[in-house]
Amino acid sequence: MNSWDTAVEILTWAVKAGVGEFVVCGGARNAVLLEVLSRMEAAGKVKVWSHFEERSAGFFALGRTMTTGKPCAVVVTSGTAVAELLPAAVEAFYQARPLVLITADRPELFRGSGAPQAVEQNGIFTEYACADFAKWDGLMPLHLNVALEEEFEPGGDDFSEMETGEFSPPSDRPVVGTVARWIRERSLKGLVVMIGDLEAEDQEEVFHFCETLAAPVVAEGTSGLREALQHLALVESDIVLKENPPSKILRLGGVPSGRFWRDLEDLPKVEVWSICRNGLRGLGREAGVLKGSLARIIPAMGDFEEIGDRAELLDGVEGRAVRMEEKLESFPDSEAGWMRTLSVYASIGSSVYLGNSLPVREWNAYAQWERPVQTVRANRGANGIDGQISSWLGASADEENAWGIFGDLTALYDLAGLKMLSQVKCSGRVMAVINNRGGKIFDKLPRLGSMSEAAKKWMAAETPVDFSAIAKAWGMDHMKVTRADEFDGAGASDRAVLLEVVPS
Ligand SMILES: Cc1ncc(C[n+]2csc(CCOP(=O)(O)OP(=O)(O)O)c2C)c(N)n1
Repeated sequence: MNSWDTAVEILTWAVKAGVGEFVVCGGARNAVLLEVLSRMEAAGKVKVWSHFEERSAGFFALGRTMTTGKPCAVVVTSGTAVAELLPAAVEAFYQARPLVLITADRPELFRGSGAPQAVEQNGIFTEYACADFAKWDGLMPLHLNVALEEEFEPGGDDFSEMETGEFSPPSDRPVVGTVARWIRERSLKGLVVMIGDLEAEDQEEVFHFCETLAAPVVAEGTSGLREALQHLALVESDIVLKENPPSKILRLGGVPSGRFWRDLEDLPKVEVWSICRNGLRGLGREAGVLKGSLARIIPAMGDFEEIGDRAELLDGVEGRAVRMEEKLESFPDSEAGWMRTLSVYASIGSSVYLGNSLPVREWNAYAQWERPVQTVRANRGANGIDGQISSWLGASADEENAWGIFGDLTALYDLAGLKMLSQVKCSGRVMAVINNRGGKIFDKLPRLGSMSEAAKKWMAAETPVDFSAIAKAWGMDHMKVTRADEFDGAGASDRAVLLEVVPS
């Protein structure tokens, strides 16, 4: 088959399978794919986003899947361009997202030849992507390797009648009842519910489930239920749970970011069960897990009764909460104080994206409680600091007043991602960068104290840059702030704002 026909076949198939959006990066080898896509877009059948940096493009596509729930494809040329997609594939794997990787390749006879741009693509994503469409369940990346000749002759295809398909998410396996049975067969005394990232469609079921059980809850910001479940929430949960380990933990959704989840490795007596999309237990130690969508599993578990033994764990919550508020008021310019201030403004926006490292943890601990914030996104699959701006822009592309909060190194990591500002909504968009001079999360490591000054410096990797120049380079407004009492919002502009926060 000539390259044009191959490209038409593969892209027609992808569209039929429900891929409606493509993020493309140019190259000679995949030029034919781009030409076919341009005609499909002209026929109104697909949406195409244009990028140049494949690593960022992969994360942007991942961001699209987070919001649409549908597959998004990233289309790249052969050679190292393919390898640039690995980080996004890893993240998509752990988030169980339908990221489709369409990579151009040289014809088969080039395999193992060392010819220019003929890297070995077979299995390049290892278990992080499925290479066989017939076996793809939509809950992980799919890799389509397309062997193409560089030269192509465009055909006269008319795509106006092309059939587009709806992606149907995989139907859940029947709930065999493991978790339901576990809950039913045991006294739930001493149960604590930990809630990580939730899909929007899961939030209501999880909320009612928690309300009914009335067990103590640790709800991450990314659950979208942190504020709504505040009446059941443990304050300073990492400390409280460590001092008073519960006998059972039920985790719903993504892996929690808090310290206590890691502490569970050393608490074998605490029974742990998870219900989550990727079916991974999220701990090295033994723990039960049920894979599937919470929106379907929870109703299938039947009715539950209130546990009603919240008292000991929730004892002292109020005192802790009051002391926390006093601290935040006394230190408004600290990083914690700034997170509170930013959260007040961000909660009025349409969505919040939290960079890995301190922002996601500080939001959980210090963000405001008054206004429920349902759309809080993060890449908690593999917790990378890479691709964060791209995932944010992809996920919030259609949203006005979208907020993203990132560490300074995290922001520097993905500057190429800002390319997409010209293709997404920018009105009221705020990219807050907490410029605390490098990786400050490591200050919290107990073992840092015993490390040499040189090693500590390498850990922090302080990288002074002029963020105003970065903002200018990408057509953003720049605002630098140090004092919370002088801040009254990032302004309402049609241009995105880079809000540089320098905490004391
Ligand atoms: C791709 C990747 N490389 C390295 C790490 C390890 N890491 C975790 S946090 C961090 C520092 C992040 O610094 P910054 O973005 O400034 O945030 P802060 O720690 O100050 O909140 C690093 C290097 C990682 N998570 N992902």
